[in-house]
Amino acid sequence: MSAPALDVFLTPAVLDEDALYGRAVVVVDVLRASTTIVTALENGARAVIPVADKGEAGRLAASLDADVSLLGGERGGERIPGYQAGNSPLEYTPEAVAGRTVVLTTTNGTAAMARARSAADLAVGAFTNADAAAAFLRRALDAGRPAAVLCAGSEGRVSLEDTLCAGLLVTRVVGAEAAAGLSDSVQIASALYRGSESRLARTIFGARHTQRLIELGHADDVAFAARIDASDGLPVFRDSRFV
Ligand code: 3SL
Repeated sequence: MSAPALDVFLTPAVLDEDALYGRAVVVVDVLRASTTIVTALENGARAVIPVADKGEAGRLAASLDADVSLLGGERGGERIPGYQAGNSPLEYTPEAVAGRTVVLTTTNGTAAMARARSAADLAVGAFTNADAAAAFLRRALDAGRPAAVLCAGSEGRVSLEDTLCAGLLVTRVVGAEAAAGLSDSVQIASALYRGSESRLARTIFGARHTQRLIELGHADDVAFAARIDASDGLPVFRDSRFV
């Protein structure tokens, strides 16, 4: 069976080697890496370099001019000791990031981005830039190129918030009826989103990762990340960085 023109990968764990090859891909890690990247670029960061490994992130940041770089990231949801910022989008204010290159390493989000390097075109999607991310996917399909949403999930498992966001994107791109003719993962995401649309914030607040972030004192990040179409920015991957 040939690969569907539009697909959803609910976690990077299901990717085989060439699953994303030649596709336009939107990576989604709503809580919080993709929301943070959208926010940092919207607030004037020159670029965001996603790095999976924290040692590599530290070395890369050290090789950049300290005046124009910012090292950010988390492990276990907490800022990595010695880093200038964590992974809260609210930390990436214009004052903190304007004109700077952010080196960002996170548990699942930047790891998923690293897994997506074989994509023909790569962008970052979140609830906050859903319209721009959906337009990116639609442009690829209109040009006859396959497209996909890759959910970062959580440590190899499916996450509710990323699946909801994937569902929003695919439903906007092809509509509910056409989604029903695509892969099971497109249908799962689309049905989940449509079934939750009227109480989306409540559903996101029920997610396991949300609960963890609330315990860590980051409830504001969840509310910030749940704002659909708050930004029209679209981080795209060029020369090893999102711009
Ligand atoms: O796993 C990730 O990439 C993070 O976005 C998780 S956290 O929200 O910062 O805990």
